[in-house]
Amino acid sequence: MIMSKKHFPRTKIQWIWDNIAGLRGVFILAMVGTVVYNFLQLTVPFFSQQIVDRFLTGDDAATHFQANKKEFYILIACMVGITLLRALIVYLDCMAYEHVSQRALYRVRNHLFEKIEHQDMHFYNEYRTGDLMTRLTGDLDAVRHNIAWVVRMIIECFSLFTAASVYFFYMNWKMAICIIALAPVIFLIVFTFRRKVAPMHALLREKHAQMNTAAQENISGNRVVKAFSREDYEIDKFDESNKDYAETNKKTRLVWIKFFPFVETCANLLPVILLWIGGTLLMKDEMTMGEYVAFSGLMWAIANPMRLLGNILNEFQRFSAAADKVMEIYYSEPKIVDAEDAIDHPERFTGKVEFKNVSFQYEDADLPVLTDISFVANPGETVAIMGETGCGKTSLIQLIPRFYEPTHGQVLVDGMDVSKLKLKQLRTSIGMATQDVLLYSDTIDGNIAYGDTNITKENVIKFARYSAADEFISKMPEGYETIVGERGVGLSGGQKQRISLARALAVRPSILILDDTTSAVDMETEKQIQKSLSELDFPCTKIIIAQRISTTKKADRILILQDGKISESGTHDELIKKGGYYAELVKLQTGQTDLTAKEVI
Ligand code: DGT
Ligand code: MG
Repeated sequence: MIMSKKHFPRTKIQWIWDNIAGLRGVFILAMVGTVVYNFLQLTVPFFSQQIVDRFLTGDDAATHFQANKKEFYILIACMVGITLLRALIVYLDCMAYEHVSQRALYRVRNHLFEKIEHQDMHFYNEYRTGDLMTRLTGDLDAVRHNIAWVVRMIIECFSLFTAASVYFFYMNWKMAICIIALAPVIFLIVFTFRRKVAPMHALLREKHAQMNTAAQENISGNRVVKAFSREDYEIDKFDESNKDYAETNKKTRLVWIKFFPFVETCANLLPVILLWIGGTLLMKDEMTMGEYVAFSGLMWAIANPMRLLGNILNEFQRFSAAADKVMEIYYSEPKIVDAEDAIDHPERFTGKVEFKNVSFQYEDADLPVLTDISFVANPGETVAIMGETGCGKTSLIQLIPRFYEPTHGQVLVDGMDVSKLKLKQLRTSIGMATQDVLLYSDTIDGNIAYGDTNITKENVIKFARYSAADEFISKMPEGYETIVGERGVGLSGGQKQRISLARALAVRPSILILDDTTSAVDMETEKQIQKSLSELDFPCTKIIIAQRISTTKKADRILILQDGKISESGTHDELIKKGGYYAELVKLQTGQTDLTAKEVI
């Protein structure tokens, strides 16, 4: 599922190319524009050279100026005109890069989000929220920056350097060789720098993700921090990762600072070479004053790329480390997907659920959680699952919507292996209220209607009544329009459970799965819910995990899970007669020791 960076199907450049589809022409035009405006820069020294040689130096400069005033002004006008044209091209060029990079950013971000949304449970177990958020924000911005800035700078440096070199050779090859001779030295310095800085950027990116994860976990787990009064401890912990990040940032910068003096010395040597060699050539009359001025005026076109190269490589390494992280998600594929020969089942399922010798083990675990589980829940039946905490109840029900796949055996819905059903059709037939209730920051109405946005207001209220939630919702100042905070802040545990039950019912599922959904609800309310569940106005098979006998008593079948195996199975009465775990549970919960009495609860 999660690919190592060596196995990406496309290189980073190809990947960017793929993601600027539709704007490739604009991107190429922008790159051509960069070459053009950099070449245009060289025309200014060319005109300066003409003006100096023809009008400002030489014995007949004054007379030449008087006789050819018009030509002088034309040269000046050309210089101004080209400068204005250059400014216009630079403006349009930057706009084009920005446009292309923003579009690519938008496209990749949407694609990443889509990928993340469609991932299976293994993915969510592996990646932490803070790390994923870093990929969606900081890492993606480094990719955008590469398209908008790094590419432009690389082209700018190379075109400037090439154009200036060509022009230097055209003017005076001896002088040109002396200047260009420094280039290999610079390249050597910069490429050694690249080797040293690349791992630093990978590390820096990790530290950034760690810091974000620390912040994100703290913000969402803020209540626990408060409950244990651990603010100072958490602040210190965050300070550690912040310091770590800042230190790594500094170290990365320092790598360049070590190299910078060498590059700077080389760049500063250029004017010295010009003075020395250029002066000698001038004196020997092998160079005109105009050429000297042109060399001097263009020296930056050689020096700047030298200086910038380190910066560009630095940014490129940042991009490279970030792109690896982004591409890892971009090309990741969930393991649990529709089979190629998936059965199309658009009709409503009757809701028969069958486990056939199912064993299951988490990928990262050493021991199986479930062993040889077999049972049937016929359409409309209620099957209760009980067992001590950690015995595998949640793991078992997660196999029905195919959140995980059994290691052995089969899970069947309506007689069809769930792995052969279309995921969407299977999952939309299941209403699930999970053990860890998560509500969205939305209205209560919006939360109940989450699985079926076309549901009418009357039906929302009806399902809230089924879940015994209507009463407390109606008492709220804004009723169903009350906005609940992130994860349902502002509601009690039992209230959240009831809204989550209403949400599961609102899709009118063929199979309803409740994982400890009424654990935080008082006995009286629970009774009310039990009654509603037995009177639903649509056919539905119920699989209910619960700890209380009162919840499971009326089930058609009660399964007792012990050490990942079904140790007891039967109705309430049958299991009491059996005198095993269930009978003990009844004794414990009712306080009765004589279970032959008629009413035990
Ligand atoms: P509960 O909710 O406390 O009553 O416990 P159950 O019965 O729902 O237990 P369950 O299915 O959540 O966990 C069974 C065992 O599997 C337990 O030892 C923890 C382990 N387990 C649960 N989820 C994962 C997971 O995502 N990865 C791994 N490696 N182990 C897990
Ligand atoms: Mg559980």
